Amino acid sequence: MEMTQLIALVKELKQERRVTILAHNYQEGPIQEVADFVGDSLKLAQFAGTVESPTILFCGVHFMAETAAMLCPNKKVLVPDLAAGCSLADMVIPQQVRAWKEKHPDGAAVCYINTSAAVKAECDYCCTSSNGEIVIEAIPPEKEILFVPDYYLGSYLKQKTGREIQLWKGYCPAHAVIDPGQIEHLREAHPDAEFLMHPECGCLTKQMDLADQILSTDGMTQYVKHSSSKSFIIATENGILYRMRKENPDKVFIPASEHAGCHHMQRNTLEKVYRSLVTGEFQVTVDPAVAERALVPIRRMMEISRPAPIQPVPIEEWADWVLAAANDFR
Ligand code: CIZ
Repeated sequence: MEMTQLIALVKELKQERRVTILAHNYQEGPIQEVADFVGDSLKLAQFAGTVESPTILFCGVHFMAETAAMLCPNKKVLVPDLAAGCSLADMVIPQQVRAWKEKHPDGAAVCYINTSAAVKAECDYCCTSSNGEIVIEAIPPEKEILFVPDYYLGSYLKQKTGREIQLWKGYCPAHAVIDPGQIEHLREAHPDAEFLMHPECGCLTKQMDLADQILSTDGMTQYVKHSSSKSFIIATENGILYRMRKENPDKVFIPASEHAGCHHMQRNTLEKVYRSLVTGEFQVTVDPAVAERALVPIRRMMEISRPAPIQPVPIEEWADWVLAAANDFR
């Protein structure tokens, strides 16, 4: 079947079965085409809370569907592929958070949204890359902060807020493959392009001081709309390029690496979306006792989050700490 036919079929079926399709910014183009809403994990979680249909088909990765299931206990939350997990989220387990907190009994544990519900249940606050700074700033200043699992986002927040933050050494493999040498080459080849980097990027070397903005995916999609630049080098998972190109047909988007693809996000395909609509599989549920505890940091984050994302930060402001963080990580 042609892709356009499958897109039409999925759109028809989701109406008929009363299913709302949510898609993360990193999902492939055909999935974004059938989605009722495309966004980052925070906006998707906020949107999930407003959905009226009895079923949500969540096209992203497992922790995102868990968040939607916890926020919408009366809805059925489906995913196209149960194996679409998150390598970064898998880098910390609840027992490790508990043990870390025991060593820092007065600390506040902050988890990136890229964590399982079971890890969230051990934490005091949750954050995304678009609201990390305001979440950290909302924590009483005397509190030491334990941040899991992304080392690079944690380093960024440490520099931005000046807070005492202990960092877990997790990382996102899709962002880790972005090679600073390639970025240097791309910057030379496209001198007018702005270079936008996600704070999960692991290529924290001196080349990164060539970057212009450090932004979450939501920040990036907004920034490119309003910038007067006509071309951009994008350092994050490449699925986002589809949305950027669609929303800004007069602008050029160059991936910082052709290899920056998340194999978990890529497990979801339009064929699997269709299959889920037909079969009603695969449902994601969270143990109610875990959900009750995990919702505490999630709700705190949602209360703290302003609707507007954090402002882009010029790279000059944090180039020095980036180098220090890179050395520390090695
Ligand atoms: O919060 C999200 O959706 C992720 C994983 C990244 C981002 O910057 O949006």
